[in-house]
Amino acid sequence: AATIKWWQQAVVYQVYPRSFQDTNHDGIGDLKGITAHLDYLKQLGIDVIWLNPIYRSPNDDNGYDISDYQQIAADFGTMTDFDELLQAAHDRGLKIIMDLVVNHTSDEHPWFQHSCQDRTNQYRDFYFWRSGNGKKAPNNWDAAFGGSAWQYDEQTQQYYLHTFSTKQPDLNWENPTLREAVYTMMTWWLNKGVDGFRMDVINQISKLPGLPDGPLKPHSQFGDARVTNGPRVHEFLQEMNQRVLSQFDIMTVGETHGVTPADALKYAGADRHELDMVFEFQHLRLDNSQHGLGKWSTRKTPLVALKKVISDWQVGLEGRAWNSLFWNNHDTPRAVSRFGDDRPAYRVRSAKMLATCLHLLQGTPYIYQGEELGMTDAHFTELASYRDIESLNAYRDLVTERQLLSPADMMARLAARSRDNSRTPMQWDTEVNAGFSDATPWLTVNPNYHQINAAAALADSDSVWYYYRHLIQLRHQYLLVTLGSFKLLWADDPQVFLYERQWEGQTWLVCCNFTADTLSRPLDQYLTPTAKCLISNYGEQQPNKLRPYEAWVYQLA
Ligand code: ISL
Ligand code: CA
Repeated sequence: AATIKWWQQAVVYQVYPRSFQDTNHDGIGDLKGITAHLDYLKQLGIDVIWLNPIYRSPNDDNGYDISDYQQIAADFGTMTDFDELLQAAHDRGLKIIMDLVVNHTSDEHPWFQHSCQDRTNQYRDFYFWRSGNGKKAPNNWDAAFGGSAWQYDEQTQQYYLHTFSTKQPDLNWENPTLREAVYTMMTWWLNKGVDGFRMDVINQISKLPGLPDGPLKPHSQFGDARVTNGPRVHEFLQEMNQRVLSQFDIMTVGETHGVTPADALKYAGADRHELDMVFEFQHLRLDNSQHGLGKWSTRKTPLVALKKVISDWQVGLEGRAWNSLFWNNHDTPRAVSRFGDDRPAYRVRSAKMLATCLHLLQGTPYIYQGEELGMTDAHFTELASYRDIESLNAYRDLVTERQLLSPADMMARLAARSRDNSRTPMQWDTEVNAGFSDATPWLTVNPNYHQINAAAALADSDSVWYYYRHLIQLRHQYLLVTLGSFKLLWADDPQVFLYERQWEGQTWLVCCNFTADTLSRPLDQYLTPTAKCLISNYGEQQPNKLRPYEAWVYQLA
């Protein structure tokens, strides 16, 4: 019999606590709000909850700037609330994994505050402090949220490195004392009973020695930061695994942007003793700007390229390493708006189609809160609606300061790609603010909550929600979904995603129409009269025809 790890057959549900459920009338979601909805998640059938950061934080980047790793942010509640949440989850057979953000801390973390005191402070070397060249920063690296990756500090007259915002100084993993401190903190959480970690930008923890300049970016005075997949990253992860991870029965997933399948074999290879799986973005980068504006683009993802990337990952990792499967998270637009069609006539159908396509692949699927309802992008029309530091900084940089884009152009790009698109509050019912909060929410609720909400979904057996539940059941029931091999068919078809899974003599065929057109395709060659439909978003298929956003899975005889 095949040996299988529990996290290979699991489905993860991502909770963005700030936007899930407010219980104390401050417009901010909290831990008690998550506990209150555990039965909802259990009913959906998921196995694991991933919580975005809930630690103490000045909140410059919605909690990804941590000032105390072992305290709960006051916005979210108390450690007692957390212990209750963990217990209540475990009582229901649900696991909880925590966000681990150890590439950087907040500038308000005591380590950083100490390190600012003087050049010889014992915490100085926990961070990257460097002298500049006259008035120039130590190198040309850019920060992910705009500007230079170096910030000058008057007190000690040196610069510190921050690859994200100025309030997120990078930790120096070359320092063994820092690594020890991180391992101790991780062990503390695992002893508490948490079931693993999602590791934020974990492939950035080893920087290129000497911190050399990167190649200049188009439209920019800055160069690419040389921070991913550095020379010591695997050594650090193996040390972390040996010292901490291997001591517990947990799941670990590394957020690793900019990795290839070959890199993933190193991070998440079965024989590597590093991480259980990677979480990578190649399939989410295919609609980036072709004019050097990175993610700020309104292009659509070309299906042929998408299929190739997905196929390369499926084939490249099979039997050797493990990947995550996702269409969206708290940093991206909503799946149905980006890859499907969020117009009322097609929203439900295309949300189910996308779910079919993703959940039948090999890997561990992640459902981002609200995806199971087919929630859509925010479609904000005013800059004042946005809260995200990345979006606000990009507007200031591209429109206000450098005048590269007109306000209207940038607003269209934000509407297409801002991280706030997926961060609007969870839509529970038709009460005020979608039942999320009776106070003004920190981020505006999408007005479409009158149609799109959990109560309506649960009352409609044909909803996106029940379709997700069915897909999760298929994964739990059939080993083929977890372990079967993958084969892409019709690689050049620009409208249809067709693939096959095989396991122990059985073959399943997965077919997805990614367009609003009715298509004819020679499907008869596969679908003999004895083929059995396992799930579909229209009912029985019609011979050699695909209706708008039609999706189905057949078990071939
Ligand atoms: O959000 C992105 C682009 O819009 C990504 O490039 C993102 O910066 C990258 O995937 C790292 O994301 C993670 O770390 C960030 C944090 O802001 C994100 O929310 C988090 O998912 C810094 O901690
Ligand atoms: Ca609250």
